[in-house]
Amino acid sequence: MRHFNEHRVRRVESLNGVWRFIPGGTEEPPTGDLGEAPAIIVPSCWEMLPGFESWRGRAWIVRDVERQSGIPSRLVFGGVGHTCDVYWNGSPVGHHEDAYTPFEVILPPDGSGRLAVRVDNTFGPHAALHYSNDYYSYGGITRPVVMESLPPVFVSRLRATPSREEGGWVLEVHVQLASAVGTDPSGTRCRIRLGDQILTTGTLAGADGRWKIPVGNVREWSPESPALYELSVELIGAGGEVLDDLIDRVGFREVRVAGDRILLNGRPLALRGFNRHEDHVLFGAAIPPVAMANDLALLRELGANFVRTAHYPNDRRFLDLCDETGMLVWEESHARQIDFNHPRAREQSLTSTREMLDWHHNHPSIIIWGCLNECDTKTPAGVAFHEEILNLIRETDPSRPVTYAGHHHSEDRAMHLADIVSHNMYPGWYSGGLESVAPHLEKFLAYVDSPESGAAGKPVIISEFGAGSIEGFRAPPMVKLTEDYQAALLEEGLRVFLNHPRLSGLCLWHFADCRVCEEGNWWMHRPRCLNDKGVLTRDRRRKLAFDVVRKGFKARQDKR
Ligand code: ADA
Repeated sequence: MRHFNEHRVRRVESLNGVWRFIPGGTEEPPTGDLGEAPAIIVPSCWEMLPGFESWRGRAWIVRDVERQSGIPSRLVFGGVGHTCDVYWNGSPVGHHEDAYTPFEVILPPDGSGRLAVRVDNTFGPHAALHYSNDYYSYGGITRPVVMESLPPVFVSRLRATPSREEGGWVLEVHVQLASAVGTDPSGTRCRIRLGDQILTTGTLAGADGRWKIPVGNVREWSPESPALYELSVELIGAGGEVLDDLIDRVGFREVRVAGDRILLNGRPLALRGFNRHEDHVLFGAAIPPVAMANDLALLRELGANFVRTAHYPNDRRFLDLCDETGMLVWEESHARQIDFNHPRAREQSLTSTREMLDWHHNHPSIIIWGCLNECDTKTPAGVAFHEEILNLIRETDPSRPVTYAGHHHSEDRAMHLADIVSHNMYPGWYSGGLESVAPHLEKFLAYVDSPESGAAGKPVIISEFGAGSIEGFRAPPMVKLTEDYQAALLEEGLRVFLNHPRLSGLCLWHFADCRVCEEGNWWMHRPRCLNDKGVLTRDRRRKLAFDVVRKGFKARQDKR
């Protein structure tokens, strides 16, 4: 589930491996012998199964589980695409909507049994965030699953927020306890450690414990030196024994906006990087750690210091890798041009945002929270929706700046709500040629710094800019979709954006070609049903543009 063990005391076992795949999604879960039901690996996408390459439907994914009776369990699913109901021994025990956030399910202390997950990747009135879109909604249990054996009272959440004060770094720690058997957690004794150092011990009055603890001089977390510390909370029994524990990692860094700059540990950032979908030619959305590590190595090779998890929260193992390697992250809750009039849009956007903040808070690599990519910023209702989501983020986590990637240019009426103005623009691609890039940017910046925008003087990030190319399609003639035109337009974009004094960052669209939905008319705009604006192909082979970007990013990297 993570790149480190979250528990030394709590018993945890992986449920990854061979499950059974039963397409059809009947109302009741399969019982009895699973017979010839085909095997499916968890985590994986069912699109990897022959015959299901483009299957949109509902299916049971099932396995039997050995458990000790008398002990309740907590299942944690890293992500299921995209809606699911979880059954234990034929009874419903969990439901989750949206593919990109973890969720937990408690199992009663009744020993071994059958775990059945009805997974649904269809589109319709039940899903506002997953619809026929410019990325693919895969089906399956696409991220890892673990099963934990629970003591009567267990640590449910551990949130840590570092801040820099006069005397050094201070760590705000929030511990939440829970019980699956109705035990009152008040009176539980907690011990908080940072590495080997005991920071504090205390007895909780209720289910929550909050501390603000000076930690003195610690090594800062930065892209150049991503120092991580293990933070653990232990529940201590009457005899001093450790009853339960939860471990996470923290990085001491502070990110804030000052004037038109984004500061990391007091130093202005020059962000340069890519938007990256969780998509791979072999694995779909269920990218294994070795392929994640390969993507990060390629981002480094490109000279990137920044990645935007367009357009949804990512697998925690990828975020762990970013923490370990110092890759700065803009993570966003799930949205791409969602219809605010969809009956489930508000609720599912709020839930995706809450769950992202809840599960991903401690990652030091996440320096910006984003939301609502290219949604309605023109109408009062759309602006109100942005205000609700941006305020939810700010109130839940005041330690990071918030933004949204807009695309309505001077018709955008929500910029005053964000800490950072972020904009997707494609001059030279959807309109104009290479010569249109600089004037398009200047026109946009003039609006941002006009009294009309309400965002004058705020930091600005170009959150998307790019061009498509079909690999192997070469000039002459120098026409769009050739690798040559993509390289030329990106070269012009880097020349204009990377050194512009008014910009804090550039995030190119897109790292690697990615699959898009076949429904609707995406095929008409996306040759081979791929969003082909990657500087890499879907199987990570380099296009002409790769070296152009690497040269431009490395030149910027060397220019402090
Ligand atoms: C938009 C959108 C991206 C992608 C891009 C494109 O900016 O945010 O998801 O669709 O356009 O390729 O045109």
